[in-house]
Amino acid sequence: MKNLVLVSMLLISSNSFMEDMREEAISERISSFASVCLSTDDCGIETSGPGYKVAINNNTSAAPSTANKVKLSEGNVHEVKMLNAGEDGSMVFEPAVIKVSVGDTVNFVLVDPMHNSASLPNMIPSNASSWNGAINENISVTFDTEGVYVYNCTPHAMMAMIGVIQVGEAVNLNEIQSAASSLKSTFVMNQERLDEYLSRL
Ligand SMILES: [Cu+2]
Repeated sequence: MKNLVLVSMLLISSNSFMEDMREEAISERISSFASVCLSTDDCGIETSGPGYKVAINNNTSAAPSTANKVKLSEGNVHEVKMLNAGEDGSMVFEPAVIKVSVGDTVNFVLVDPMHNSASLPNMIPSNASSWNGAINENISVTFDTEGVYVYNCTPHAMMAMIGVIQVGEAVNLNEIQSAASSLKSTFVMNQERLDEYLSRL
């Protein structure tokens, strides 16, 4: 079993000599096809080998992974860019998924023209204030109510130009997920985008 881990690590590392070799960085890279821990760790993995315990994922594409989970953004003021193209494709907010603390402010910054940021009805916590920025306008929103917020860009709503903000704990995630399925049906492209974004919470 140890050899298997070493082979896996070599395969992954072969792309670069400068790979991050910290333990958590290694486990993040191999988590899509195997879970591994030291044999002395109480990690829930039964299989044991010399020094390591390894559980191979049967279906690597559906493997549960924490690698894509969004981390709490540091500071109390955060920036989300409104872009024609970014890491997640065309017509995107970036970062599209952000996790902040109660009382934090998010500045939506217009990088390319013809975008705005507007919260979606039924997709913010109850009692939270909605917002509706004008097209071509930067807007600042302060979040005093805990929960998950979904917003979009009005001109590019059908292209799934959406974003997700988690403020504190995701206390209303179930409500958001059921509202997401009907919102999804209004997208003419990037239909999986919202599910993918919500999976990062
Ligand atoms: Cu837009």
